[in-house]
Amino acid sequence: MVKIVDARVIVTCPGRNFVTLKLVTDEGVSGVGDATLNGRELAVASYLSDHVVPLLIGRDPARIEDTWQYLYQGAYWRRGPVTMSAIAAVDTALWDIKGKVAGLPVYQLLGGRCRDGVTVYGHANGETLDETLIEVGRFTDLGYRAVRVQTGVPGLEKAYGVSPDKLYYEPADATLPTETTWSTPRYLAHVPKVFARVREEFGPDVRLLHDVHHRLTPIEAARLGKSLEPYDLTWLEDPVRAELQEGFRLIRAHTTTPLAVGEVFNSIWDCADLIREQLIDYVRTTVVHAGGISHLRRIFDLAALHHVRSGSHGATDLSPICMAAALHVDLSIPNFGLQEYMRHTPETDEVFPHGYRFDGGFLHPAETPGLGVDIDEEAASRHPYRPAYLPVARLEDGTMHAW
Ligand code: EZ4
Ligand code: CO
Repeated sequence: MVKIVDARVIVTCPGRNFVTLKLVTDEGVSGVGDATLNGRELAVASYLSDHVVPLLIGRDPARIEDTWQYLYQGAYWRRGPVTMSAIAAVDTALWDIKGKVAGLPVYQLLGGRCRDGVTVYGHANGETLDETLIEVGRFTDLGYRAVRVQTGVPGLEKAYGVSPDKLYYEPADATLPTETTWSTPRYLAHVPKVFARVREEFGPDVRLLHDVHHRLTPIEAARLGKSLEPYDLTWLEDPVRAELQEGFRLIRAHTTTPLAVGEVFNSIWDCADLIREQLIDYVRTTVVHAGGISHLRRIFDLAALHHVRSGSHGATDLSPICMAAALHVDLSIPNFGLQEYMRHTPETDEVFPHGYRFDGGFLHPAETPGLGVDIDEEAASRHPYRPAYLPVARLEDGTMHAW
């Protein structure tokens, strides 16, 4: 029997923090998995080094599902972002190894291609309306067919999703959380005007998306969805916090703007009701935060039965390993919707050499065996961990609010 003989947890900060698991077999085959949980990275690194690595040494790398069940059921303490990101890293690395052993790209092991390429969307953002329009144009010029539009709100100093680093937007920007201010009335009054102008300038073909980042109540979200209907959004993302999911019934009753949810979900149980009741249109769970390729497939298969498509999160805090893994899943499922794609910096790309490529609005995974991505451990060691937090938000009177 082939055995796992080495399991390394690599923490590196080529501009932002990433946690990576690398597994090596006694035949010298290696596999990689992303375990990055933005702002809480070291908790997952410890979960892996202290509690998972000792269980992996000596195991058969071919038993992907059995290892998943061993770690999930064996922990007794189920679910949660830390546990599920750790399990995801193991699962992803084992799929990488299986692909390399089989001599096939992972999407072939998942059933083969369902499409020619993976349609991706980029993030356009601007402080002002004029700057936002320029940024949308930058993405359409690069060939993107879908663009997420975030914009500054008059009267608020820092809006979610607006940053001076246009192509490489990075929210975890400080060693202590940056304080930002939020006003729902100012936001609701402004956003429809922005989308009116974007549609006017760019016409009906480009797909437009917008991320509310969990900031509204259901009735406020319903109003926003209604006011955006004329501008034909592909989706309105995270309109409300998704802990209390009954709220989606109220939103649904009022608007035909499609809804996308799930970047903070970590298991099928977080989205099963939303999917079965057809309360959402896109589920945004990812390889890294939702238990790896194996569990993500399970979520997307359930979604396929209920007219829900995939829309995996793909921000810069998900490493190129996660992106590569996502592309293999995206290519092989019948109900793919759209894949988020924020570009990584050249420093990050150097640490994670990869074969996926962007072409005319599509991403294509590498055709090499496995995931087609690796970690350059020497390059990684040149970028030590740096504490970094996501921002927080308060209302204008100082009350804490969802960031
Ligand atoms: O704020 O990934 O849709 N994308 C997002 C992201 C999240 C970050 C948090 O780590 O909402 O930009
Ligand atoms: Co989001």
